[in-house]
Amino acid sequence: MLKLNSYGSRKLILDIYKYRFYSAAVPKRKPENEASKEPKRPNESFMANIFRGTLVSKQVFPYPDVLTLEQKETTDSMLDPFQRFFSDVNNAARNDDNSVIDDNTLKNLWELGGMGIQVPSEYGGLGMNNTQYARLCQIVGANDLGLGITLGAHQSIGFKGILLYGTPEQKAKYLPKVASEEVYAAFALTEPSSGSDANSIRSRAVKSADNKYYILNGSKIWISNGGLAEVMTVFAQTEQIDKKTGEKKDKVTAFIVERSFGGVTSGPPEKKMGIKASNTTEVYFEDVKIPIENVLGKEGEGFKVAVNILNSGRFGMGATMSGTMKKCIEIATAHANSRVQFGQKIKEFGTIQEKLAKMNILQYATESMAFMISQNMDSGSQDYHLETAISKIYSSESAWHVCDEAIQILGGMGFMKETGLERIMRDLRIFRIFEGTNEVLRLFVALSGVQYAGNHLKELQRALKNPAANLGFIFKEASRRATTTIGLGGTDLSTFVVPELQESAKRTAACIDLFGRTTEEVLVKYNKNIINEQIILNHLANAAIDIYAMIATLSRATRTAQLNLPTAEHELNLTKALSIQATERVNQHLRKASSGQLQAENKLISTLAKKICEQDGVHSTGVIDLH
Ligand code: MYA
Repeated sequence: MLKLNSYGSRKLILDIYKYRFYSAAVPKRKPENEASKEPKRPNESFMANIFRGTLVSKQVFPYPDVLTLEQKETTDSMLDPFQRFFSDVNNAARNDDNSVIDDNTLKNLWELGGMGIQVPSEYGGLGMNNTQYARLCQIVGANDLGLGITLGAHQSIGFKGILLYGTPEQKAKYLPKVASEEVYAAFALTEPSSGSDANSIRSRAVKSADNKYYILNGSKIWISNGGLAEVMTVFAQTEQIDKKTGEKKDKVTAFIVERSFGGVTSGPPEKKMGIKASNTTEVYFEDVKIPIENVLGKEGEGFKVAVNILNSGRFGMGATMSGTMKKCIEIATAHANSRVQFGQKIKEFGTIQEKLAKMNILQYATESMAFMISQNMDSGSQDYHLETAISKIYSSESAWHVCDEAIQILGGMGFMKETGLERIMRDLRIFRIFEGTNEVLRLFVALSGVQYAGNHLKELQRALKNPAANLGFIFKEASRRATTTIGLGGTDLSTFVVPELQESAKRTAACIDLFGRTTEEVLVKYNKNIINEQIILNHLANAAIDIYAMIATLSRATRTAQLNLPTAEHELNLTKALSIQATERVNQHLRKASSGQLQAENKLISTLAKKICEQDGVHSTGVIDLH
């Protein structure tokens, strides 16, 4: 470890003073640890902390393993019946052709307990945790994404709010119905004028004079299970009075709404590109009388309820996508192993090998992330918002790529309906859009991380106002900056991984250090205007996503190797290959995030986009129109 001489320390402290103007950075949100009276709780998110250039390893090393032997046995006992349901009862192609799942199939799924996987057994569910749920999601993802949406919209988000925020009475009343009594649930947030901007919904609920109920009016669109659901988690604006100022303000409140309350109707099923088997409709609310006891969470805190339901459900998509990718890889491999062209099996061609290896790497990283997150959630972690958003982005994009490459490997055959890949591709397209578009989630990851880094620097600024009282903190910070800036010290992952992965660990550590420095550089340069620099934020998010993929695989492969499992060598190789490829991408993104050259490129892009919009389309006919 580098020892600082007194001149070095003084210079670094002066350098740190330059960060004063951070106080203005990233406005809008309250600085952490300052405004709230809640006791300070350290943020344990690995991802949030790398924005500060700090390694917090608790969530990532060693690879978490939370299931007890009994839970493992219960899960194993469910895998078989689940798999059998898909091979013997459900027919994904038929569901897709008919744009509906027949009653008998759904009945079988209910009887299997597949609609109440995470509902505690005292309420009639299977009582599984997130990790167990993720294992079953993989099977669903490998077999039928359309049915997966019926199942996922019901429990990943439909009644998840009751599990997370329900009062004992709400749980007792609704959970038995949605777990085993064939009562479908839905999550009703999106509106015609409010998609990504979830806070701007217009549906409105007005409290009665006697404070006993709310009257809800409004409409929702693209609601999965919208035509089936008898119970819905609905979000609406409600008038709230600020306790301090007495000012009236609209704030979102979450409600449990039953169709039986009256005034709830649904439109016809939407005609969609994919996930056709699932039911998607508009839902209208006309003077729906909601008893006050059906407020979910606190009045006026519905936005938090909504984002937390989504946060807590997103890992399920990662697990589901890992199953889908596995299936695509199996189909592609079967073809590569048997198809002969130019006198050779096509698996012998480097072009095909490159594709298959990349497909497996993406699948491995997706799965490693999903289970790292589910297990952290199961062990009580509260800081998983960035990780689940990353898992959603990575899994939906990887699955799209893997399916596309599987089709490419099969060539003309892949384009034919009978291989099933074209259905999977159509089904997959929506995953990059719903549950938060990947674009919004990238900005969410980057802005949340940058805000966290900015708050840390504000803390430092405060400490520097009274250096004598904060010497320990200041020296620690100065030392960290000195060592990482000159390439000495910095992040060290060597003790966390097996010898075979030392090189990969070094590369990942270097990426983490560069990431922290670049975030800081970007903050210094753009100050509060960073919120307007979406292209730069995207580069930061992309680098963050790849770093998480590297960490999740390093950790998982290490554990596999330590346990000497039969797949160890292959997993180590997947991890090594990922670390080489991801390091290149991370470096490129971070270079782009910090380079001045990018400003000119961004300006050009913005000029182009403005012109395209002004012209309602392309504006380049030029010489082609001359003749
Ligand atoms: S459902 C519809 C999905 N819709 C969305 O996901 C909407 C996306 N939009 C948003 O999330 C928010 O509006 C964004 C923020 C992020 C854009 N976690 O001022 P703010 C806090 C925790 O930044 P906004 C569907 O598609 C923030 O810190 N906290 O807010 C169904 C701040 O707190 P404070 C968060 O600019 C598909 C406050 O909120 C988060 O308005 C069916 C305000 O923040 C967060 N994420 O917007 C799928 N975000 O005031 C079926 C914000 O304290 C399921 N905050 O500083 C399929 C499942 C898979 C299959 C499984 C089956 C097998």
